[in-house]
Amino acid sequence: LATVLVKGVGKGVLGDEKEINLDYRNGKYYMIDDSRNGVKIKTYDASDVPEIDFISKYFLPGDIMYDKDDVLDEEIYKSAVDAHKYAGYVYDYYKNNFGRNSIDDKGMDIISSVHYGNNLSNAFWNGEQMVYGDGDGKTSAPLTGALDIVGHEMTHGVTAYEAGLEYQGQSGALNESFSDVFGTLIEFEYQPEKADYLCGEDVWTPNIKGDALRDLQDPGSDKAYSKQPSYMKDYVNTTDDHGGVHINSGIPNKAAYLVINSIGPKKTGQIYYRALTTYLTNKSNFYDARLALLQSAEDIYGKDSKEYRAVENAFDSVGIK
Ligand code: ASN
Ligand code: ZN
Ligand code: CA
Repeated sequence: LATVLVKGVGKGVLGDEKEINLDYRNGKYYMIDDSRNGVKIKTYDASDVPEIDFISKYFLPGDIMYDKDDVLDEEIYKSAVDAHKYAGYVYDYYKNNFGRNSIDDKGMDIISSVHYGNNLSNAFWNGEQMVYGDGDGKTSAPLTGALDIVGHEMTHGVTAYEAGLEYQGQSGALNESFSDVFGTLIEFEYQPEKADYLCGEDVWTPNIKGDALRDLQDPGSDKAYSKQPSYMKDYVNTTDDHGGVHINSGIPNKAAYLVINSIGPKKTGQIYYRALTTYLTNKSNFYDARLALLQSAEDIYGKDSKEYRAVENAFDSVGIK
């Protein structure tokens, strides 16, 4: 059966129009983007998938989304259009900057399921694919509307195939931090006119301006829903949330902010990617991350470089030394 790559248009969560790649087959336009040398980006509807836990592996991905024409402007398509478009940006970011071919670097297809759960203001990587809630319209809009969130979730996949940072304690907080950092770097690359150090600002509390889920620049900020420590002396010892992975990520996040602010997003991406793929392992802690990033900076820019010193100063500042 013939399948043809076609361009369609869609409307995203924020009402913005964008071009998307679709697969035309037998009178239907499927949300399959087969424009990246064999890596298919596929977007599914998880409306009928039971919300069992954060995994739901037996039931996901749900049903592949399609339309009868190439204009995807109805309400149900909004979160799908952004999941589809932004998954492409994230693929392109990793490919163009690091030569990485998809989440596993072996060309795996990229699967996203939208409309998961009931008014769920959350998103996740379930070990195989991305899963996105619609939000309740008050706490958040559908989560795919934020490129930094899509980048965050896909980066969990990259991390799983690379360093493998165990989702517990300091390695778990690093896992979270790398997701926030690359989510932000991807935002700088594809939305430079509105890029910032906030996470999830585009969808978080649609009725409140200027706030967000987290803030890399000032992790304890009033703007951030999740108040996080910025310094090692404020590290939170807890058994909640796998040892506070979404709290203590504030400390390496603050360090990453300082690095980006000093040498820019491009060089920061090179250093962080090399650390994630070459030096960090499943049990790495914050101090190991300092060493891994310093070694990466040295490998790429040299030991007496300003890039090396930027990493050193950043980790000194937050007390990881
Ligand atoms: N949104 C969360 C995250 O990606 C979901 C989770 O706790 N894994 O970190
Ligand atoms: Zn995460
Ligand atoms: Ca942001």
